[in-house]
Amino acid sequence: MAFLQDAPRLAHPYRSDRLLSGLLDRTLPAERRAALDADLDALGDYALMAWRRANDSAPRKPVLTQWGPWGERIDRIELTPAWVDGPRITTQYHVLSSGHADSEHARLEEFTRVYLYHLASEFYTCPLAMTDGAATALKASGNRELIARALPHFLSRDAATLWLSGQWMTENIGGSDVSRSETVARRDADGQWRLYGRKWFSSAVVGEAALALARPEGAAAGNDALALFYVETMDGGKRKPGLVIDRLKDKLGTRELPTAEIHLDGLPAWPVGGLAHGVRQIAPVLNVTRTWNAICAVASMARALALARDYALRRHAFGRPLIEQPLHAHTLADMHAEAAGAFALAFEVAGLLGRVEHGTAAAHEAATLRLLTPLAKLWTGKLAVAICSEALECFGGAGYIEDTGLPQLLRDAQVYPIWEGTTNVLSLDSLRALADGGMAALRTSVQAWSGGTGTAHAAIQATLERTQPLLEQAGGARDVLEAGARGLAFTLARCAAAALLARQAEWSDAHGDPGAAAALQRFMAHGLDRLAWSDGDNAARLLH
Ligand code: MFK
Repeated sequence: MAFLQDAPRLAHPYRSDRLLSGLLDRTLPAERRAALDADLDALGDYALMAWRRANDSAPRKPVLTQWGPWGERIDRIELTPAWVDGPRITTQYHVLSSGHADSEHARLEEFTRVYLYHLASEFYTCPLAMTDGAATALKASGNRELIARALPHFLSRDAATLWLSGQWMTENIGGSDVSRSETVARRDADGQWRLYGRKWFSSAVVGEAALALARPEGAAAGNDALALFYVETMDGGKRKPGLVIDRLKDKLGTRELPTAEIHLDGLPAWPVGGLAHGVRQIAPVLNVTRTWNAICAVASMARALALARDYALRRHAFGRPLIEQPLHAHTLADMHAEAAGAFALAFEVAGLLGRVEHGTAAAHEAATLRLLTPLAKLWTGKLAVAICSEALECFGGAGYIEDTGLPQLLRDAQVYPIWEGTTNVLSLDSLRALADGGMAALRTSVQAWSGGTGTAHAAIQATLERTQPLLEQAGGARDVLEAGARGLAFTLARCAAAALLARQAEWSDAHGDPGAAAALQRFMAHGLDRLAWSDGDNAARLLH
């Protein structure tokens, strides 16, 4: 009988996840923990079904049909099966609505659902993230009319009434620099605002609404003069003629997600707040979607690790299973320790968001949240790519073969560092937060998490001290500070993650799980300091 390699099997994503159960057991009151269980179990079942379905069928992409048979413009998009399931799964298991429940635990409970649903959803979580961000930004705006109109749909628990919202910011000219946006808002004869322009990346084009940045006609240049508008895209069952889908993007990954280039040709729009300071008003969207990005990145890491670990039990080489090969086991353990740190940081952001929104956070925690949001997003994004890449290598040649389903993990992970601001844009955003009391707040938080004693605590404190000389550049050499911002961001993210791992390790030890302490020990051994040498003259000599 010819040899046949056993394929990796996916364990139940909820019931087999020790990091997740450790977090929930530590943080949630018993009755909330119990109430959450059924939804998480069902989302884990759905994830298992989706994994099997994806492996049993050829990959599919959404298809855009722009013209009808008799020449009419229709812009119809045919979606993949997971996207067709999206509204039902989202509403049945309260994936989005739970985040807006009246509890300080709401965000944590929401993001555990997101974590389990994400890969099974085939990135339907992307428009969900933006819808969550839109709901949050509308609440912050205090615009009662729009809140009353849109929130019942955005947070619906009924698939028939759920609306998705896009976030239309990026343009060809500006990219990350949205201050250069060319979309114009013009008032028609009836006083109705209408938008005209071209948006270059629209990831929720199938949605029913969007928040869009546009420059009111005649307003000055720059980002202060941009305004934030709310739009609706559908007229009954038909897309409004003011929204034209130019094409779907052909992407490296997230291929099930219909990302489009669109034209706005007089689409009716309503200002969310005043007719300026749109970037400030859209910032709540950015911070919420960056949190989704971090949680989804750790979900990809968890999937890659679960498969790589299972395979290491099934695959024999050089006389024993891979898991018993010392170097392979060491490699897997290194990946696990890093992923545990990323998990701890991403979910701390989720928990903090809930507490800050419900007014139960301590004074320093709002500033900690503002800083940790870009740090978690940028660090988990990069780490997801590294871990998915390493995980593919754990399968040898099979990891490079499309119909194993493994390469998709890496292709999809590459989106995390890019979406919602690149690593460098997010590093610069963390400088905004540091300039606004972020460092003092982080120090207070880290002290509380690590318990203020022990070897981890001492190493974290020493590393934080080493960031001071760079931070003190803030008053003078801004270029030096910016050039070092990425190294600084990674260092602060690692310090925060180490302190959070220390907190979890103490709890887990007392509850009979030695895994968290092992993760802390290994994470610390990888070092915390990623401060980079930032000699601008050297860079100029190399690059010119
Ligand atoms: C499944 C995973 C889920 C994820 C789904 C994602 C879907 C993906 C689709 C996309 O990727 S959408 C596009 C992503 N694009 C970006 O994220 C934009 C990247 N660029 C930035 O983030 C820039 O930093 C930004 C445009 C926000 C600002 O650049 P500027 O022009 O230098 O702004 P400035 O003057 O520093 O800030 C303007 C105001 O906003 C300031 O407030 P004030 O007016 O009160 O002074 C800032 O403090 C405030 N601000 C900026 N970022 C903020 C913020 N406030 C709070 N939080 C922030 N993050």
